[in-house]
Amino acid sequence: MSGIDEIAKVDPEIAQVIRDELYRLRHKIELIASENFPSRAVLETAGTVLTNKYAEGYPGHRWYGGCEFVDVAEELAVARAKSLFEAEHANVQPHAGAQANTAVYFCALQPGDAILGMEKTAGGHLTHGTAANISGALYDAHFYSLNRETEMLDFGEIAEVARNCRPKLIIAGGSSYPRDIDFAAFRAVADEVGAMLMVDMAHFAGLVAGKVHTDPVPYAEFVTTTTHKTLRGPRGGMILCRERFAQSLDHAVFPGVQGGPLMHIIAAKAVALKEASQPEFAAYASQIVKNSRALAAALQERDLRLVSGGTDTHLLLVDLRPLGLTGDNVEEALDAVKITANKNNIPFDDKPPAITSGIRLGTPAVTTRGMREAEMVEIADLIALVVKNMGSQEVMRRVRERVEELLAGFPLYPDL
Ligand code: DSN
Repeated sequence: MSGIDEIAKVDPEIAQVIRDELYRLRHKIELIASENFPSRAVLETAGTVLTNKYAEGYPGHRWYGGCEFVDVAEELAVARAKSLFEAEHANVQPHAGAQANTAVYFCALQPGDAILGMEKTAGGHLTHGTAANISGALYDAHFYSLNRETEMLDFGEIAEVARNCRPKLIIAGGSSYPRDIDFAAFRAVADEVGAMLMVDMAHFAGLVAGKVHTDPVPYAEFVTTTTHKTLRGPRGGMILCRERFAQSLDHAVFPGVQGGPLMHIIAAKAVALKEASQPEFAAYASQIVKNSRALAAALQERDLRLVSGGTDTHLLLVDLRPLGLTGDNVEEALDAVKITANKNNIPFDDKPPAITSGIRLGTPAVTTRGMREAEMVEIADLIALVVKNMGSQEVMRRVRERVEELLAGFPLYPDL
């Protein structure tokens, strides 16, 4: 009997939710840049008895008995994280990227200290100083943006903002910046103003592991990440830092911002980190970027404008203004033809986050399904047809058929 059948005996409604979600994943093209499909080994590990265990503290120093086996899981995850990213210290307990970032702030800052992050509409993240987030409520948040012409990071401007606000911590990285990041340049700015540097590599951690993105670890005191995006692990967070912060960082995670760690997820992180250290993963990361570049080129050939003129990473951002469209409408239209993406602000956007002038596309999940450059050209063609024929039922019907044909060649979790 399958796991879902077991669930159905107790709770048929939730079993149906799981079946419906699996059907949705199999029958739609997943282009949300922050999502992926972890391996069966990762999924199975996340669904084990390890979820039962309380293990507040760290391996060898727990507040509960019976931790001898979960200790092994956490030690493996930490050792693999350190080895994969050549980091001096790793903490694998953060439940998500937000908790990882918050723990670094709690470790490195005092309330009221100045921080400097990327503006959200430029591609920064909610947890990098937004007023609605604890990072904006507790700290004196300042922001850098992008160069208006190139729509890329401008280190002249970043240095100027840093000289004015004298941050204690500079934050690099974000959630919709499609270009590689010059971490040496960020380090130089941080050194000039006496700041520490935190890199949030949540989006591109898998690309760093696969050595197709500049590695932030040599340049930053702290590197935070999620484990479920390009890294293709379970949903969760992780922090790498210099040895001199190891003790205070661990204390900031627990008891600072979290209680009991999720031991089933930590074990699944260990499995994912082992997978990410294999040569096949480097090939996968490289294919993500090749696919992203192929998708970008094919969209541009079909006259769609991309923010910054392209991509170096797993994601790209389409500017919908030349088409007179908004992100919310395009997200809906793509969903209707079984393509899942998300509306996203673009740099200097005049539309609110619930509407937006952009759509963000990413290739980690379709690359996991085995798609390559030829399929990216087909997907670009389908997207272009939708955005140029908004409201045409006939076009939508034809695109839906082509989506089904495409997906039929790339089965997902066939034995689930
Ligand atoms: N929500 C994630 C994303 O979609 O980029 C970031 O936290």
